[in-house]
Amino acid sequence: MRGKFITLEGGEGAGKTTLIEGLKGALERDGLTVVRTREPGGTPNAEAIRELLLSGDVERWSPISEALLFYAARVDHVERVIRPAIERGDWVLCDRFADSTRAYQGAAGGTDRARLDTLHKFALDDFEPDLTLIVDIDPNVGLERTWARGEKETRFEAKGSVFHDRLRQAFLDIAAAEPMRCAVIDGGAPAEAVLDAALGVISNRLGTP
Ligand code: Z5A
Repeated sequence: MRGKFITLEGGEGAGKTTLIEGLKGALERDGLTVVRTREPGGTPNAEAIRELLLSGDVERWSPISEALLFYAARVDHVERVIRPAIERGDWVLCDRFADSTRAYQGAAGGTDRARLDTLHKFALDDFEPDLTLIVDIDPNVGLERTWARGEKETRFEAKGSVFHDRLRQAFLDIAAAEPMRCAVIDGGAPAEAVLDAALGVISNRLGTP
């Protein structure tokens, strides 16, 4: 039986990585084989592209160059990891996917959505997640969480507050436009409540064996 493909999306520090860890444990306890992965990344080639995308000056790449690099990494990731796992019957949990390109390079970065849709179709045809959890958070709270870790800021974290406000709205707009695929989760709640909410959505939308 075909597995399921679930993506987690949202702004910086929303809690996607924390949530994925909790989901993986819970779904494995239900007897599923779970593949946890991330974008950009998930294969050696895509991790090499990740390094190009996240480091360097804020203006290093234009949004359209970024989109092309994200899709080069994404095709490698889908072909080598995501699609084979789903075909084996595994469930794939992926930290970010195509909605991040639509939000970061598209709505917040200024690249026309129609061009991104053409790029998606060219690269992956109609391949989309079975379910997308959009973890919503006030960008100020999310960025404070990431700064508290004391790690070096990425090119995307360094973009200004107007960019991060647009980004939040972009993810909410994607959820409103595709309610069958997407669900919004309150990332400002305590981590256990975020996990419970996400498991509730997964059970309602996809069921578990
Ligand atoms: N990008 C793009 O532009 N276009 C694309 O197509 C794709 C990506 C695929 C990837 O960076 C960057 O690439 C990303 C967008 C861009 N922008 N940036 N930067 P990344 O993968 O390194 O960054 P991220 O996805 O934003 O991850 P993050 O900053 O680590 O955030 P997170 O995974 O959502 O959060 P977290 O690590 O789970 O939690 C952050 C901190 O908050 C941590 O200390 C937790 O312990 C804490 N936390 C988590 N949940 C809670 C709750 N519920 N309450 C309190 N504290 C919490």
